[in-house]
Amino acid sequence: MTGTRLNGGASARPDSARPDEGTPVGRRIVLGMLGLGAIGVAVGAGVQEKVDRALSPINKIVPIGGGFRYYSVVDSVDRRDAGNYTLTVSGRVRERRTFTMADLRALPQTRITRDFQCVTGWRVPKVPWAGVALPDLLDAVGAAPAAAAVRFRSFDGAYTESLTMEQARRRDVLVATEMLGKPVTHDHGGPVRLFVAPMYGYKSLKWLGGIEVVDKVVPGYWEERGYDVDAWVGRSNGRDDEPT
Ligand SMILES: Nc1nc2c(c(=O)[nH]1)N[C@H]1C(S)=C(S)[C@@H](COP(=O)(O)O)O[C@H]1N2
Ligand SMILES: [Mo]
Repeated sequence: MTGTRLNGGASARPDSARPDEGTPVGRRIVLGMLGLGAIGVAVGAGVQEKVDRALSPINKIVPIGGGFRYYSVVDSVDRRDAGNYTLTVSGRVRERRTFTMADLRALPQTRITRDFQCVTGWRVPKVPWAGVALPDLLDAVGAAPAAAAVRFRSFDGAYTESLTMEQARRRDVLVATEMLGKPVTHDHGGPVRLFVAPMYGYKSLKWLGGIEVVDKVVPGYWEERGYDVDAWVGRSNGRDDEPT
């Protein structure tokens, strides 16, 4: 089963991919938490909508994960930890390199505190992040200045993202090893995830497994399903209103 099927697949377009339809919510996660995944799929959208409606007041009272919702487009992701994690940076680079956690910690560390905003409307204010600013990592491998884009792959086997080289050179784009004052947990995409501060949450790819310096932007998982590739908060086809 794929996220495509659960989230409307081919019909998803910018105007139809609104929070009430095909959305980066990972409906299966909500259903999975209730242990209703299989039932929801079997009996169709009617029940899923009822479940969602039933859930939303609970979400308002007891924020899941301290304000965050945990999202994944796949059912499960193999755990990697600080001991066995590696990140390969390849493509148009002077030196292809595989970084261990210790290698990442040896690079200059950057800390930023920013709101985290999902395109579906929920927002977590003032989240502290730490890790390696993407431009510092690109410098460490000698990324070709003329290359147009940077592509990210998740070790979940399904999710990808891209940034233009200009976006990737921003100092508020982090290869994050810490979130909320501690190592990034597995459910939040640890041990290493992306944090793209100026853009909606779907750009902040979880379970970062590979980075490739490439010649053009390749639309990512949710972008194939209708969301803007340039996902600036408040300036793309998402919404930036209050959480629902
Ligand atoms: N690999 C992967 N990365 C992902 C997602 C996902 O489903 N899989 N969801 C995205 C979306 S839509 C959001 S809002 C954030 C959610 O991060 P969280 O699960 O830590 O709250 O992760 C983003 N990165
Ligand atoms: Mo999201």
